[in-house]
Amino acid sequence: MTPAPVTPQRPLVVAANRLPVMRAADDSWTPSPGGLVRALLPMLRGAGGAWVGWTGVVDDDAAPFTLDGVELHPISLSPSEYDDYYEGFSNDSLWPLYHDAVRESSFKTQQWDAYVAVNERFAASLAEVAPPGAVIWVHDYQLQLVPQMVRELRPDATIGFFLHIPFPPWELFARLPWRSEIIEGLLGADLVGFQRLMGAENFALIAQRLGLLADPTAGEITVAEPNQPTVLATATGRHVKIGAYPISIDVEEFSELAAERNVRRASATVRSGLGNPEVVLLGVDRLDYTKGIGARMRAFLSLLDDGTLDAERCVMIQVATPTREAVEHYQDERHEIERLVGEINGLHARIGQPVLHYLYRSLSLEDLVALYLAGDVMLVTPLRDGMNLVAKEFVASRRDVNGVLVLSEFAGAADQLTDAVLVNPHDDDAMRAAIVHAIEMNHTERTRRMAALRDAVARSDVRSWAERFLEDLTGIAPQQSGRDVS
Ligand code: ADQ
Repeated sequence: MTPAPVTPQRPLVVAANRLPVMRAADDSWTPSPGGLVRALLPMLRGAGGAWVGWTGVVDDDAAPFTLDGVELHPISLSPSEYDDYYEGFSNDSLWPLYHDAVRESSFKTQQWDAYVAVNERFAASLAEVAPPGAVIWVHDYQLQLVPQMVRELRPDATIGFFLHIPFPPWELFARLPWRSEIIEGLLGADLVGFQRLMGAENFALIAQRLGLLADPTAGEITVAEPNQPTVLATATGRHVKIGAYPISIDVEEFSELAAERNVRRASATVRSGLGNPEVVLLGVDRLDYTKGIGARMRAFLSLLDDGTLDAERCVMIQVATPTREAVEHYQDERHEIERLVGEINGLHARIGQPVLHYLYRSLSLEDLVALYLAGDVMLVTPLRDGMNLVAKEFVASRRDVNGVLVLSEFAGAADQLTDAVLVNPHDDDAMRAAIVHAIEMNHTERTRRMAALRDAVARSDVRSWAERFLEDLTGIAPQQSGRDVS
């Protein structure tokens, strides 16, 4: 049977932990920043679609509303559900486990129960709001049980799931007390998408080991083709496609912002405010222990300590967005980063001239792009990252075809951005060498590498990412579907 296209006859319904809106100061709603929202909202509008998610405010019982032609259906979370489902199971159990267990996960039955309850609430809402034959697209690790729950309630729906973070290997995933339940939840989808092939392969192997595939004795499953989904036959007789769908950004938006006069002026102001140093190293991250902020600061410190770098010539800016501040691992990480900032400046700053400028706050997109333009070397060094959009944003902003990207091999973006200076952030010597290599790189090599990076980023933006996922999910190319993707 050929599936029907994503048209107003087959509307698209998205589910994500958060609705694509924020409350403005006057209590009205405005679209949240971010490429995902910008890519999906026009598709939903064109398809007469809806979005199910949490408003971000605990105990908010906001009624469904329409924004820009898209129906938004708020899911309410109680304070204890926020603690157990969101900060607990999602961010203190799954998040560290899925990121190479770089921190210990807590596995608590009470948190799992809340995760199940909130997933059920999302599934019930989706089942209620999705019109007959709808295409339902579920996002991320907070909602992994939703696909199977929706399938039971609404067998007529076509269900896709995309995981924004890495999917771990069996050795780590097996620690999860509810490992079978999670895989069964995901196998309720028609298509499960991952950032990297490795995630898809890990998933297939785990499903097989847990006896959830039709042939438990088949050899190792490899998902060989990056652009071709692989079909898994489940033990329950269904067929589930899996594949790699590396997410991207709104390339045009960053490129256009970078051309704006006020942004370029702000960038020049940043450099002059720093005392016009020869080299500006830059880091921009959520303050998350997966992002390798400490590793890059320690490498910078060691290069200053041994005199390889001169604090009069070279400064670092680190912008860290506050995130998950109630979770202990995040509090520890913040303390460690701020201790390092103090140590580095204590040893190497001069009066009125810090060598490391640290901002613990969120910035406007304009200010962010101004920083991308002010940096000579962008340090993106996560210990593990699903994709990492900062790396792509930096490249899209560099219309001057200049600047060097140092990129962790452990970020999904490393699969596409192969002309970056790739580095293993667990290797102190390699980190030091990568920073020195980036600083000393001659102009010809810098522009050659940046031109190649810009080609790679230009080849796929967030719209084509969403279109490819939906095409593989429904079997229909977007241009045939009549959707408005403008
Ligand atoms: P994140 O872990 O949040 O996303 P990332 O992909 O780097 O990580 O995206 C961060 C976003 O926040 C970027 O768009 C960046 O511009 C913005 N940002 C960072 N610091 C900021 C600041 N101080 N002020 C304002 N904005 C700031 C998860 C996964 C990633 C995956 C994305 C998308 O962990 O691996 O790339 O989802 O799938």
